[in-house]
This record gives sequence, C-alpha cells and structure tokens, in this order.
Amino acid sequence: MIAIIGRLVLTIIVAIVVFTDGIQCAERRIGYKHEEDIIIDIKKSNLCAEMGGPKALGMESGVISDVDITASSSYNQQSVGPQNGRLNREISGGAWCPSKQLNSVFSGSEWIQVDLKDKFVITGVGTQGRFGNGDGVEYVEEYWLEYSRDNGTNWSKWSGIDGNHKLPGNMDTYTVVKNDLSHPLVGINLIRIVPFAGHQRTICMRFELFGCRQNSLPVRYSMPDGFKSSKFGDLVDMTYDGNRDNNGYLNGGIGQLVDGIKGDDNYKVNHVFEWIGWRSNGEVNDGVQIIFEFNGLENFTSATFHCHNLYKQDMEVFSAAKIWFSFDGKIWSKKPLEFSYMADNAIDRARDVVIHLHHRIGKFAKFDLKFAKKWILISEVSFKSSAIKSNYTQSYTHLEAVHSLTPITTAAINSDRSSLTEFIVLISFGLVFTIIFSASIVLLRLHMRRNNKSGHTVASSNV
Ligand SMILES: *[C@@H]1O[C@H](CO)[C@@H](O)[C@H](O)[C@H]1NC(C)=O
Ligand SMILES: *[C@@H]1O[C@H](CO)[C@@H](O)[C@H](O)[C@H]1NC(C)=O
Ligand SMILES: *[C@@H]1O[C@H](CO)[C@@H](O)[C@H](O)[C@H]1NC(C)=O
Ligand SMILES: *[C@@H]1O[C@H](CO)[C@@H](O)[C@H](O)[C@H]1NC(C)=O
Ligand SMILES: [Ca+2]
Repeated sequence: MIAIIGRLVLTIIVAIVVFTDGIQCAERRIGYKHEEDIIIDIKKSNLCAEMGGPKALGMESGVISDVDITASSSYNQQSVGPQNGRLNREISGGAWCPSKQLNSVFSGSEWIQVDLKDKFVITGVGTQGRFGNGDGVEYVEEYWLEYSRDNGTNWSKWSGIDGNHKLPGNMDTYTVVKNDLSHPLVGINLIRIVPFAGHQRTICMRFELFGCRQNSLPVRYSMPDGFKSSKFGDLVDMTYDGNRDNNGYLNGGIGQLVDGIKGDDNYKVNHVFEWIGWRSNGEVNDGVQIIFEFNGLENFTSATFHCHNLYKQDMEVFSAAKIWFSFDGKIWSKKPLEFSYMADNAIDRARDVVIHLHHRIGKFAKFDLKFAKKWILISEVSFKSSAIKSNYTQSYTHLEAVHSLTPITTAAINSDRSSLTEFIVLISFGLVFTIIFSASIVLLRLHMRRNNKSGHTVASSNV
C-alpha cells in the first residue's frame, strides 16, 4: 500500500516537473513548420547563444594581436604583411597581400592565418579588399576556410551542405561582405582564409572573424555513421570532418551532432539535413554507441540529446542509455550510469532528452543508446559541464560514482504544450485514485472498528 502511495506521489511530482519543463521548452521553440513550407531554411547554430550571440573576435578591434596573425607570404612584410589585414582599418599599405599573383593553379598555396589561442566557434567571416586611401584596386572574389583543432597538426576544409567549399568574397575594395556559415566551425584554435582566383590577378584582403570562445565542447566524437538512403532520406552525418572507415565508422572529427543546430520536427525540411539516424538490426539489445572526447577533464552535470519521436513510423527516443567515463579513452569506468526513457506514444514531436551525469569526471564519455523501435534519430548533443582546472588526481576509482547513486529514471521532457491534456488526465486519475483509496481505508477502518466493538461486547458479556 505504502509503495503504491509512494509511486502515486512520485508520478504526480514527475508530472508537475515535466509540465513546467514543457512550458519552458514551448517558449523556446521556433515555430513548427508544416510540410508545405519552403524547404531551404537552415536554423542558426545556438553555440554562441550563452555568450549573447556571435561577436567580432578582434581583427578590427585589435584584440587579436599582430603576432597571432601570420601568412604563407607577403608582398612586403612592412606595408602589406598579415598584421595589416584587419577589417575596416587602414594600416600602412592597407591590407594583406601575398607575394604571388593567384590563378586557378596557385589558389590554395597562399593563406592568412589567425591563432585563436583557445577553442573557438566560428559562425561567420567578413572580408574587404585593399582600399589603401583610394589607391587600392585589389580584392578577393572567392575564398575558402581551413581550420585546425590541434595547433596545426591536422587541417580540414569547411564546406557547405551542397559540398561547395568556396565562399563569395568582394566585388570592390571597400564594401564588407559577410558570410554567415550554414554550420559553424566548432572547437577550433587555428583558422586560415585561403583566397581563390579563377584568373591571374593580384589579391589583397582585410577580414574579421565572428563567433565566440567555447572550450567546453567535445573536440572529437566517434560513432557509426548514420543510415544512407533511408525511407526518411539520407541520415548520415553530412558535415563530419574526421575519418570514415570502410565499415562506416566515424572517428577523429566533429560534425552535425555538436554544431548547435537542431533538426526540424518535419524531417522533410532541408531533406533531413541535421538529423542523423540509425536503424536497428532487430536484435534485442541492439544499440548505438557514441564516444565524446573533450579537451581536458570535465566535471559533467548533464547531457542533452535532441531526439525525434515519430512513433507511428517506428522511430522513437532510445529506451535506455548506459554511460561510461574515461581519462584516456582506453580504461573505462566499470559501473555505467543508467538511464531509461518512458516510451512516448502520444506526441510525435522532436524533444530534448536530458541525462543527468551526476558530476562524474572524465575526458571521455561513452553512451550506449538502446533502440526502442527500429529507428533512432538525433540532431544534436550538448553537455553541461565545467572544466577541472585544479590538480586532479586521475585515480581510476574516481571514474566510478563518488557517492553511491541509485540509477535515475528521468521522465520524458516534452517540448510541447499539447501534452497538458495528458498531464491533466494523469493528475485527475491520480486524484480519483487517492480519493477512492482513502475512502476504502476509511470504510475498512469503520468496518474493523464495528467488528472490534461487537467482539468486545461479546467478550465482556462472557466475563
Ligand atoms: C595547443 O597549444 C597550446 C599552447 O601551446 C596547448 O595549451 C594546447 O594543449 C595545444 N592543443 C593541442 C590540441 O595540442
Ligand atoms: C592528426 O594527426 C596525427 C599526426 O599526424 C595523426 O596520427 C592523426 O590520425 C590525425 N588525426 C586525424 C583525425 O586525421
Ligand atoms: C563537480 O561539480 C560539483 C558541482 O559544482 C562539485 O560539487 C564537485 O566538487 C565537482 N567535482 C570536482 C572533482 O571538482
Ligand atoms: C600539482 O601536482 C604536482 C604533482 O603531484 C605537484 O608537484 C604540484 O605542487 C601540484 N600543484 C598544485 C597547485 O597543487
Ligand atoms: Ca546538430
């Protein structure tokens, strides 16, 4: 009986918590798109939202210092060296100009580089030609971006969702042309702007970078790539910039899972761009394993998975997750954290699923997500964590829970107000149940007292 009352009270509390969460989510939601909407809209990354949105990183202001701006070459170090390639500034010769003229063959060999000194998210780039107080005639018509997360050991080239890596540059020497990237560069510490010229010409440029400092994001993740040509479309990680082996396993890079962009409720928008999906092989314990690597040790509060739940199409939020932690990616905690998700067969909307990580410490976090149905679709994973800066002893016993924790079951976080009716029904049911339950106890008591009384009467009459 007590267990039932306990469970009932718990259900009501969970319902209230989930309901308030639902309201908050509803307020944050971007309008739901219907199928007839035009299919080109790409949502903006929210990675810099906490810092008040992307900001100019300091080419113009001088926050980025001269020594951190380098180049493949300069026509003249003093007058048109890389330190002069600052947007909206007129320093010395008025821009950066490489020593060679460019053409389609030489393009790629000249670049200007910024050492950001920390992990940054880059959301946009603005460029300008060499005005040179009216004497300049040079500008860059097209360019691409190269970036590194490991101080220049490995470089990648940004490309858009259509596979095109070139960005439009300038048409004159003074107008600023800003490109907002359809998906940002994440967790990078070096960036190069690489000018492109289709025909022989002298080029010069000034530029600014836009974005924010973000050093608590994963620097790499590895997982099996998503399913190609599913009935929903291509569910692969289209912007993943690491390696993809012959078995379709991704490693050493970063892609759509952590770009700060959530997929649309309507998976047909942008041809499922942003949704990464896996199909179960049908075995009972089939799951998807994703390993996240961070820059250093993190103290993890929670992870949030943005999942789809088209339950009528056999696509549901994972039914359970096991999470392990590691310092080196080799030795893992023995006892995983366990999470389970109550199947939601009422609301077919995408939602954020929050997994509490109970301040576990690690540089790596490994998630085993168990299929509830045939498909798992995820568009974004974000972490709440804080970097450990103090002298932390990496003892392997610390990988286990510090406090003894019972597995936590977190209920569905619904991102929709229409779930209100559900909870009203749930709460009403709970209340009715409580009333009936209390009433039966009262009746039972009365009944027992009456029996007792009669028993007592009989006993005393015997005396
Ligand atoms: C890059 O260099 C900085 C400073 O030298 C260092 O602190 C950081 O750990 C390096 N990062 C990588 C990924 O090697
Ligand atoms: C980065 O560079 C190192 C050293 O050259 C190499 O071993 C590693 O595989 C590279 N990583 C990626 C993702 O290419
Ligand atoms: C992790 O963060 C929590 C909450 O801020 C704190 O209580 C705990 O001491 C931290 N753990 C470590 C090892 O820093
Ligand atoms: C960090 O640990 C090292 C080695 O145990 C020790 O020499 C050093 O003093 C410690 N630093 C701090 C700030 O505690
Ligand atoms: Ca994403």
